[in-house]
Amino acid sequence: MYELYIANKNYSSWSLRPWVLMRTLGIPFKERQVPFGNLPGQPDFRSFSPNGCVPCLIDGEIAVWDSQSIVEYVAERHPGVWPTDAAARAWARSAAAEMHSGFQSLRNICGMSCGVRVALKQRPAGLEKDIARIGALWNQGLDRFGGPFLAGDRFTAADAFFAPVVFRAQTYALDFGGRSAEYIATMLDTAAMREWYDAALAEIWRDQPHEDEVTASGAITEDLRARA
Ligand SMILES: N[C@@H](CCC(=O)N[C@@H](CS)C(=O)NCC(=O)O)C(=O)O
Repeated sequence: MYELYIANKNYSSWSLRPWVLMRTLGIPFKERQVPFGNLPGQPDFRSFSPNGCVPCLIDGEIAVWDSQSIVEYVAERHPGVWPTDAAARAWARSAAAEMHSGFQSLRNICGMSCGVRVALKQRPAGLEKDIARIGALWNQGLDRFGGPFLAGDRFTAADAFFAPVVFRAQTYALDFGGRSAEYIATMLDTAAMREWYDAALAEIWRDQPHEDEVTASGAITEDLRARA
């Protein structure tokens, strides 16, 4: 069976992508969770991941790292990762690639922390630009392919790539315009996103660099996470 190495569900946006995709498609895997911070008794990320990062998928002798290659590895073996319609598939792949290689301001300013709510101190131009582009992209997909997911009526890898943005929208009260609010509600209500979110709230680990990233950008107005 596949083993999927991930870090804290509260913070690890890259881990979320293959996890939510495989869960939603019903692809069985053993979850191997290793929290950030080199905690006592926990393995070093380099002991299981060639680049020392999560996510990392282990399939027997094969290690696949980087969320994009994991998704493609899974797509070679299981149906449903990408849309069957060629036009929807081309759009979904382009949208996922754009997410994978871009939106640096959103990533830097709005670090994923599922269990808190944050009032941003400021919204620099780069962040506004990223929000506008994601809003345009989401609305284009929803209008063109009919929703409720980005490339049609089924959850695909395009949605998996934007799943961390959905949690960021909830944390930082981001409005992407048009039908985006419906899309965010749909995503937050999927079984896999709910499972991830509930597990994130139950985590008692706190990783200071990730905590600092959040408080550098804004004030925590609510913390819904369990405490030790
Ligand atoms: N582009 C990579 C990024 C992976 C990444 O940066 N993962 C972070 C966790 S969310 C990580 O492992 N950080 C630990 C480190 O860099 O040592 C992907 O898509 O998987």
